[in-house]
Amino acid sequence: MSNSQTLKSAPKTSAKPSPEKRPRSAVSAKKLPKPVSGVVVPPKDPGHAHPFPRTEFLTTVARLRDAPGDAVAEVAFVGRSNAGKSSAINTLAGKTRLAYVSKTPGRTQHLNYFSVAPDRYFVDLPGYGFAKVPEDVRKQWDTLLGPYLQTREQLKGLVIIMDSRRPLTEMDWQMLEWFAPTGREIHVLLSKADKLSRQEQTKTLRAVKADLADLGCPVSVQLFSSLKRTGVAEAAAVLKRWLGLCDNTNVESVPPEITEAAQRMEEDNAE
Ligand SMILES: Nc1nc2c(ncn2[C@@H]2O[C@H](COP(=O)(O)OP(=O)(O)OP(=O)(O)O)[C@@H](O)[C@H]2O)c(=O)[nH]1
Ligand SMILES: [Mg+2]
Repeated sequence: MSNSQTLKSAPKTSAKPSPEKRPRSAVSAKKLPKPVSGVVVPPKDPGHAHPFPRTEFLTTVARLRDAPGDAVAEVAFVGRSNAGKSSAINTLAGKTRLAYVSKTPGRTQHLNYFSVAPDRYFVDLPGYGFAKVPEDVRKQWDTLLGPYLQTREQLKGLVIIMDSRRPLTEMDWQMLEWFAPTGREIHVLLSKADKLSRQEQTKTLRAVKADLADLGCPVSVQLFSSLKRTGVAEAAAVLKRWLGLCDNTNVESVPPEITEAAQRMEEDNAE
């Protein structure tokens, strides 16, 4: 695929050019700011701990060369504006104000990096679908998003968030077809599943899976709700695999003395 073709078929990603609350300037990888923690939300069900509790906001990147140089693996979150990308990141981290959640579509304008573990990142990308002017879209794709998704070696997989009430929009298809040739995995979160009845959820999940069966790249699909915290463990299993982290979602809720006791037991058994 030539570069111009690539960009022609790139999704009409853009963001409303209203001011963001998050810092806007790109920050050099050498001078990364101290990560900022969000507000920790205690899990409702203690057995259902937040899978990425150490997540912290790291930096906002406006130029690809400013992306963290130490990254070993990262996962990007993309989707239509207002689909629930930032909410999903907050939910996975168990924090309320980590990724900026907005009622105004298109507020996330650059690449927002979140550190989830040493040298492992979540990247919140601008939402597509709210372009003010086509030129803005082109510029954003030419300089940042297109190159990021195509060339960032540390990017292990792409999470595409779709509102479960309106999945697979034209722009979702453009994104899927544009990213599939990279050969990297895609995981679709059908967000705001709480807005659907149980029956509608099952029907939507089945239909989207069937539609994506012929995409020709590894793609998985699941229901997700940040409001009800459904689908968190399923999403975490995929993301941890991509990031090379062991899937031990409940590790944070295990008191240290129990972990130490288990460790001692293991050592005893090894002797
Ligand atoms: N009912 C319900 N609402 C949700 C859910 N997730 C997000 N929302 C709402 O949807 C709106 C958009 O959520 P965001 O997380 O800001 O969406 P986004 O995709 O990051 O939006 P942009 O950054 O503007 O592209 C907010 O009003 C959220 O409260 C969910 O699981 N259920
Ligand atoms: Mg957002």
